[in-house]
Amino acid sequence: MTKDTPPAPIPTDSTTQCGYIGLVGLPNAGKSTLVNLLVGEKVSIVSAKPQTTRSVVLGIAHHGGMELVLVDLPGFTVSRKAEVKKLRSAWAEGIEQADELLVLVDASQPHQQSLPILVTMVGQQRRPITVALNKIDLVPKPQLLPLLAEWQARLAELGMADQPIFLISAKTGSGVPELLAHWQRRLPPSPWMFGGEVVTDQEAPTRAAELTREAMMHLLKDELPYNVQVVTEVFKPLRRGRYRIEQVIRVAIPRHQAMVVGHQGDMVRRIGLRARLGIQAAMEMDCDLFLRVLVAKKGTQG
Ligand SMILES: Nc1nc2c(ncn2[C@@H]2O[C@H](COP(=O)(O)OP(=O)(O)OP(=O)(O)O)[C@@H](O)[C@H]2O)c(=O)[nH]1
Ligand SMILES: [Mg+2]
Repeated sequence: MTKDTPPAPIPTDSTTQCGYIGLVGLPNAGKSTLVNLLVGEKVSIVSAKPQTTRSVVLGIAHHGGMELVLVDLPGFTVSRKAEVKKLRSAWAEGIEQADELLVLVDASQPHQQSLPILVTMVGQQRRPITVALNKIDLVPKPQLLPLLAEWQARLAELGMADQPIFLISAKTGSGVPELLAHWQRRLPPSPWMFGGEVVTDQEAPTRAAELTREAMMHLLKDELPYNVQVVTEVFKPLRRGRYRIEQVIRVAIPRHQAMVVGHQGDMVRRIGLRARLGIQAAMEMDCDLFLRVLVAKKGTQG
């Protein structure tokens, strides 16, 4: 929440439901897009590049009397590279929080190599599982039936033949009401954990830093150094609800600094403009945004 509104009362009668749903899938499956759609606000950044989500983000969605605490996880990866070590620990931490799991599959790329490993991992979690085939807006209808049959067989192998499989598009919203109705049938009565006004667990400065990272991912595309970090150092209210935000973009080596700054500062200006508009839209606030690009000292980057 960015506004100083008092929290709405949390209903506690038996008509309410609440559940922590962990979103698991390969990188780029559309997990964060679905979280944002269900929450109705952008709480988790999205990009066309894989491994956009780096740490666990909670998106809190309310539909009728139901509160869904959506645990948005980094995409599952089997890579042993040092840089994805943190992603793997975030993944495990997020899974731990979830009462049940939603396995999200990119139906437009249904045969990625690490998918069977993901399915095995998910099967070991001993939690209720729902499967949703996403991005159906990109897939011709005749191709969906065999895919559905393939997933039914996979679930049967895990002893979960009775679990439903949903066909959805997190982009258009198609199939999403059916998914919500499924959770409505399934989640136990429970008081809500958050108020009706809360949309994420992230503090506003963290959210703003993420939105700057999203702008960088968009503008730098494949040139974006993997281990770039954005930190909000100042997040100060000014007059009339306006904020002053100062952020540091930390890169590992001078070559990356030059890339992010661009010719005569052209790139960092574009990043700043896009990030400011992104922050204003997602967080519903006006802001002045100041960016600095620094080369991190050895050992200060995680
Ligand atoms: N056409 C279409 N594109 C989608 C859909 N869902 C997501 N996308 C796009 O897929 C890309 C990846 O989406 P993300 O939500 O960032 O995917 P993610 O699973 O969170 O990815 P990681 O955080 O990297 O694991 C973005 O370009 C989205 O716009 C969908 O239903 N249809
Ligand atoms: Mg994501």
